[in-house]
Amino acid sequence: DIDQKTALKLVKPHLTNKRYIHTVGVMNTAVNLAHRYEVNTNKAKMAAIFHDYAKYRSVEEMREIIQKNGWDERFIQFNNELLHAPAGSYLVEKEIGIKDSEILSAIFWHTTGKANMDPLEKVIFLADYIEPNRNFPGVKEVREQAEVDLDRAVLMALHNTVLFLMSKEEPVFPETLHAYNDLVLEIS
Ligand code: DGI
Ligand code: FE
Ligand code: FE
Ligand code: FE
Repeated sequence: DIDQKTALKLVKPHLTNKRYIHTVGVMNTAVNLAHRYEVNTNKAKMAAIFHDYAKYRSVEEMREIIQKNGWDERFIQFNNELLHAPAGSYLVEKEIGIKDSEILSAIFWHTTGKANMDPLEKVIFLADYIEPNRNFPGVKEVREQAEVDLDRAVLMALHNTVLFLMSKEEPVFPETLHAYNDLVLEIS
């Protein structure tokens, strides 16, 4: 197992300074959420530290990774912003040696979300959205909800993201809509 200090040293050269600060914010937020919602804190920490590992890889490299793994080709069709999540899960396993399937899945789905997310996946998805350096409209309300109800907070983040994409007439990845529907049906 990798300790926090080693993990941060391993990820740092792959990120810009701003992205590294974001990553530390996601780490601290994910650990807090993990404590609150009874998720393995070490898994939350590792998934958070490496969640944006592939953020600065070339689109070409990330597309190839998705194709050679036989993953959903729609990741390639929708928005290049989506590629670093699945590509990151692959590269973190290959280059860092993390084998834990729950950590890798939390990285894989951290951008789009998906239906039936497990608690670790929800914690990473939400921590990425609410970490202290984020200033999206509405993030304060999501932060408040995150202190009391994990599912409702994830739903609010999905809701805001879908509205944001639609306001720019951008496509919404099907799994993002599935995640939204899944939580709406579960909560009501
Ligand atoms: O990598 P980060 O900037 O920390 O955050 P992220 O991995 O959550 O990427 C978020 C970006 O992805 C955000 O600007 C919205 C964009 N995006 C584009 N299409 C979709 C999408 N996000 C979701 N959830 N679903 C989409 O279809
Ligand atoms: Fe990301
Ligand atoms: Fe996100
Ligand atoms: Fe991120």
